Amino acid sequence: TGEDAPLELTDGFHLLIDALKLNDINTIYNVPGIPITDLGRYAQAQGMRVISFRHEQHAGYAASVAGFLTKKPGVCMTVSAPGFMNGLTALANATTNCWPMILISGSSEREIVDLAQGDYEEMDQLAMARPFCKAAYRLTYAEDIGIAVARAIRSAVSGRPGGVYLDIPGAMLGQTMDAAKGAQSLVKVIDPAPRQTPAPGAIARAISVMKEARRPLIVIGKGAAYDQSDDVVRELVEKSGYPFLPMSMAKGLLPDTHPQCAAAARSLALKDSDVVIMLGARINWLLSHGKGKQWGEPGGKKFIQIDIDAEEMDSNVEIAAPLVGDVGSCARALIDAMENEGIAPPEAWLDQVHSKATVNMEKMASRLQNNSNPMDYHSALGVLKQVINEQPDTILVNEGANTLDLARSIINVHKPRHRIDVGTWGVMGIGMGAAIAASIETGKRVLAVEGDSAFGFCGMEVETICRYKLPICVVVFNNNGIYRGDGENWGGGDDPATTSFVPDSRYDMMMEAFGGVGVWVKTPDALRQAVNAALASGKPTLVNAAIDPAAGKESGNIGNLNPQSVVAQA
Ligand code: OXT
Ligand code: ADP
Ligand code: MG
Repeated sequence: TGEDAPLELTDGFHLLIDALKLNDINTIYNVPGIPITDLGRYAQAQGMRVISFRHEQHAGYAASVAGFLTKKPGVCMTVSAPGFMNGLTALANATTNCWPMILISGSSEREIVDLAQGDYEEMDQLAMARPFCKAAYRLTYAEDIGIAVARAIRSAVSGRPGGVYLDIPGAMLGQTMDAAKGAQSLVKVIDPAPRQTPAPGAIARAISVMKEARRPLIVIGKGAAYDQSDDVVRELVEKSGYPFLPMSMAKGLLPDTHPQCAAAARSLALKDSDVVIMLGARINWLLSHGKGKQWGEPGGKKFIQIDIDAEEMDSNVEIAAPLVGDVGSCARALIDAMENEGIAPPEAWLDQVHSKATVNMEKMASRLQNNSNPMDYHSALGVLKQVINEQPDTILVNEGANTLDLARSIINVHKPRHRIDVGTWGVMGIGMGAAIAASIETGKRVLAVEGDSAFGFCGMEVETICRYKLPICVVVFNNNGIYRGDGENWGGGDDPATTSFVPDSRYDMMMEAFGGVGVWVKTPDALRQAVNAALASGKPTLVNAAIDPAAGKESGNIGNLNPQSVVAQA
């Protein structure tokens, strides 16, 4: 009737934004276009941080890294079919790395897609997404937004974290509903990732394995870094006195300079240990599946494994004492149960690990000093090691092959979650997305150390870095190619080798093209100066560091994974 107050309306756009904000999700990594352009604009208008990328893959990598750093799902938003597929690689990568992420993609009209009538960017995205994520949901009605977002958040962060897909048909965004009812329909997710404590019997079993240990080892993985129970992990390591081996993204959870760190005695620690506690690390390819020469005598090991996912147990080898739960709760329960159990630090074994590490470190140190021109990996990384030692608050992003493997062992990390790299899949192209997310989520300086090939997968995002004026220093290790820059064309023709790039490419000029600082350096001193200036000024900077094309190895440290032809004669 005419006496009624006019109905206040809300719509799908605003309900989606309100639902995210209600759950403390305040950042969206996206690439705009039909049908989500206005969604991004409204989100920005409603006070969300909306970071627009040049390609969805990098927006997706950024969202996944945001998930790793914050324990909240990082949100990536894309358009339909092609944009959605560009984001899918990142969604799959998030799931593979066990990082929480939500990919929100606009989609075309259901009734046209389902009858395959050729809609604009037609694709059955929901079905496509399913194999690449933990859960996939589609929203048909605006009134379901609250529940859908809640389900997406809980799926992404509970249990083993991973990627979630949320399908947003364009038409749904425009649906209206009464604003008050809309507000009531939103859901605040309570305790999205409940702590999980292991049963006392499981702890007692682990303690009895620890009591037998003569040469114990703790392997710390990025699941432990993700858990953010940094103090409890440190307490477990220090109370037990066991040496620890950090997987690459767990570096810094305890500083690499810690006296119990076995990183520089990796082979010895894996081969000669008798009891290994896995702390949020899978026994996958990165650990030779727990088998083979690297692990010493067959059957000579007992594993205690702490993991949030029960199905991870026995995936590759028998686990003598599975502890299913979150790292913090399991480690806490172990520490408490260790009291009065006579678990003493294994002094002789610790000494053995420590002396081997010292020898390896001394060998390494001598290689870091040379002032060769062109630089090799060691001389360039020696400089970056020093920079991070002096400015340990800087977040290190790292990808490439030699650039990755050598930086991992040379550059010490001093703080938890201050190293982000290629992860479980060894993906090239995570660098710029990871650097942008690290900067946005933490406000810290970021140093991205990139192979020239790795950088090529994501280089256009330097424009994004310049646009948002992020304090990111990208160092491109320019050795003119993939692995080594002096590859030959095995056919002997005029085409360049398959692994070669244009020599002496001016990546520095790419950064200058967008108003950032570009520097071309050929010596360790010039590299030091350029990186220090970048970190001091906070200006987007790309340092193009010339590296001897002959310095690297095929596939870095993992050349053994290349299949060999026994018949081909090149
Ligand atoms: O104990 P021992 O004696 O064994 O010694 C060990 C340590 O104890 C010691 N160490 C130390 N010594 C002294 N001091 C210190 N501080 C210290 N720390 C350690 O050093 C050794 C080695 O230690 P480490 O490194 O810990 O141990 P190791 O044996 O290497 O560990 C094994 C692994 C498996 C855990 C480790 O190697 C690892 O984590 N590896 C990850 C490898 C990885 O993921 N690589 C990336 C993929 S490679 C390839 O696939 C590439 N592609 C193909 C491609 C990809 N990936 N993605 C996409 C989307 N498309 C295509 C491409 C295109 S790489 C690539 C580009 C490469 O070219 P770039 O130009 O980018 O890079 P450059 O090579 O630089 O040219
Ligand atoms: P890395 O590559 O560092 O060895 P992985 O990614 O292989 O580490 O392993 C991480 C493991 O951590 C996964 O098996 C995952 O289920 C587990 N995980 C993730 N979050 C937690 C958590 N909060 N508590 C315990 N385990 C976790
Ligand atoms: Mg290279």
